[in-house]
Amino acid sequence: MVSVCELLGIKYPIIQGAMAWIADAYLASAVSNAGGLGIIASGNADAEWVRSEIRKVKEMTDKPYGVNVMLLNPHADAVIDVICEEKVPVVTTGAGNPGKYIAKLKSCGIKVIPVVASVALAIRVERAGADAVIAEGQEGGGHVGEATTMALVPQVADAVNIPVIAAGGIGDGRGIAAAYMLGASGVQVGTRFLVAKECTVSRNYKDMIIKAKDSDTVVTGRSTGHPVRVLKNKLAREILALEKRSADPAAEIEKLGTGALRAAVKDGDVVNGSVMSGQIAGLIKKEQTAKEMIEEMFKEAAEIYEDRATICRSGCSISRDG
Ligand code: TUI
Repeated sequence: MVSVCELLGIKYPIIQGAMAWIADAYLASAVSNAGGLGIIASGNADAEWVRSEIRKVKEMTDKPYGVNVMLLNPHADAVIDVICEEKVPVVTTGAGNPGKYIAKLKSCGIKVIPVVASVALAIRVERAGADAVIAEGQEGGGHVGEATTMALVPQVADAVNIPVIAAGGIGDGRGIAAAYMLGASGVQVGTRFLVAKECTVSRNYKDMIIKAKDSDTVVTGRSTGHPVRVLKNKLAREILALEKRSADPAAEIEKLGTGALRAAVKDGDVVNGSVMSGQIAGLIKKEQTAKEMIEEMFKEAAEIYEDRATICRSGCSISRDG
């Protein structure tokens, strides 16, 4: 099977998570220049915003990059047209089944890597021509499925013959090493890149990630069919309370949620805004450049391989030092 680095023309098999309103040309080009695959998150944006970010990335890097299409975006059809016109090298998709777009993207020479949250969707997108899949567990931030990364990745790896990229809960070299052990051949990392020096998210958002503990995220919106992992704050508590007391909370949640991600990302309102984050936020303690993060993570992963291989070969009865 082709490696993720060969498939994408990158140095490290790491894809930057597509964080709506956050992952713009600045973050994407920083990750690509550092040897990973930077991603512009199109979220709910319109096609012309996406074109303008693509053109900025082209100015800021000569390395491969990608655009994520969030399939709930009402502008998704037009975004796909722009991606083809601009000859974007790689597309990732999220929050749905991208089946109807795969043939068109492939005909434009674009590599297609859908995010999947189930084995069934992984098989379907492989049949439709996907080049790889990102198997994302519910530890991730933003829109999530049900399965955990630990359970999902090996099952997807057994079910398909294309590379599997693990996502959800990965924030350091230990996570990368673990993903490899589960059958992945690359990783997607979102939450850690939120605090990259090149990430333009508000100061308050970054500080909330850096201060977060393991138990600080919660999933809101399960009752509406659009579950979203966020850091606990006033908005999250209001949505959870609403879901408990109302039989049909969807309309009210929609009202509360409108503009909430933008408010947290751009205006720094981390009280009434939506602070999407993965569970791994508790591990993230400092700002670094994207390059420092990537190099540190892969160095750690390589060291763990050496160390843990000895433990595995020796068996449980022999201690690590023995
Ligand atoms: O897409 C994401 N995460 C996102 S998108 C986003 S923007 C947004 N803003 C407000 C409300 C809702 C979204 C924020 N975070 N991650 C990729 C992902 N996709 N995770 C899980 C899935 C997924 C889930 C179910 C993919 C496919 C799926 O099944 C669809 C089907 O038809 O089988």
